[in-house]
Amino acid sequence: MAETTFSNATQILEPFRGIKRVTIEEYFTSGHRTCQGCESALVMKLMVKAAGPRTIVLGSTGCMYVANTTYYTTPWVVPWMHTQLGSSGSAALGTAAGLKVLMRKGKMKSEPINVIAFCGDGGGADMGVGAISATLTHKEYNSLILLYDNESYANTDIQLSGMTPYGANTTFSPPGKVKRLIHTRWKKNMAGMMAAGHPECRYVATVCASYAVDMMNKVRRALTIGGPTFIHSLDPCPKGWDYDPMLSHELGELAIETGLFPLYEIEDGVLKFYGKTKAIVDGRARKPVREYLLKQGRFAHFTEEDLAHFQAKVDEMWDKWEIPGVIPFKRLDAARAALDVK
Ligand SMILES: Cc1ncc(C[n+]2csc(CCOP(=O)(O)OP(=O)(O)O)c2C)c(N)n1
Ligand code: SF4
Ligand SMILES: [Mg+2]
Repeated sequence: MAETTFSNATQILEPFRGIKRVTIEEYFTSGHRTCQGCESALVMKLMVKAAGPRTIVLGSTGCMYVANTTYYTTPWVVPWMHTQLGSSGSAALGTAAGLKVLMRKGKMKSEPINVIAFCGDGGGADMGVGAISATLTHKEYNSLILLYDNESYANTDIQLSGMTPYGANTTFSPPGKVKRLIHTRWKKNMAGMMAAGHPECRYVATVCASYAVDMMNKVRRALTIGGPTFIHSLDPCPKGWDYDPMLSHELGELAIETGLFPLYEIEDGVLKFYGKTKAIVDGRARKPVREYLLKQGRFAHFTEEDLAHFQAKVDEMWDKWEIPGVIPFKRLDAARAALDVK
């Protein structure tokens, strides 16, 4: 009885209305050893800044574990725990459940504590997708799973993941003389998949740290709304994507402006596009995807034909998908729909 009626209260984290309203306190500070220009480190900093001090962070193996916990140093100011590579979902659920039980038994002060588990694309979108999916079915436990997507298994030297873009050069897909493109699969659609398949999950969003306030506000919304929530962050990675570290912010912007990575949130089944993605949905022209691809060494081997194929796939997301850039079911044209009705 007590178990089911026990409070599921969350912290009420109002959105920051503009950059000047963002709090100055930091909970991810100096002491990490990520590469210069690492966008994922910025994501950690913004994520926990948005969440505030009463937060527990759990992190899967990967760059954001290894580079952030060099022996005897850590940038984390809030309680932090490492979890196994494929276990962000289990860690989030277990921690949320553990806190709830300790509070119910009076062993801890009863208060809403944010639980955030982060994972990389390898740990989250490949290895740990089952555990994340399971967690998103447990509406009685509040947690946020944030997938930081640097599009490779970066920590172990840039191996291909299910989130690596079409044609990219990785240590598992080096372009060769006989075969120019080793990796010819289109990347997974994690946010769309999580949103479409988890009716108990009230909030799914996509973010990019190039749009910091938008990103922090989505973290705050995810934590406030409660239950299990999911955010997918696209993170430029100078080492894996092979570009000058000063371009991280610009590449994040280009991913949005080319339409490759749409910014949106789905709250209680209602979809809202954000920022430049919303402008694109409202008719603004997308930048050519070559502007994004050709700034990165991992696509340096691309021919005009490869660029055209990539562009065509992005065009398809916008012109043919049922919901542009979100859900990849092809729209039925009017004639086909009419036939089906008969
Ligand atoms: C079960 C298991 N297999 C392999 C590894 C080795 N490993 C450590 S980090 C890592 C890469 C993880 O990639 P991702 O989740 O994308 O995070 P990133 O390193 O890119 O930040 C791998 C393969 C491991 N720690 N555990
Ligand atoms: S390899 Fe990429 S994700 Fe890892 S620390 Fe370096 S820039 Fe960051
Ligand atoms: Mg990765």
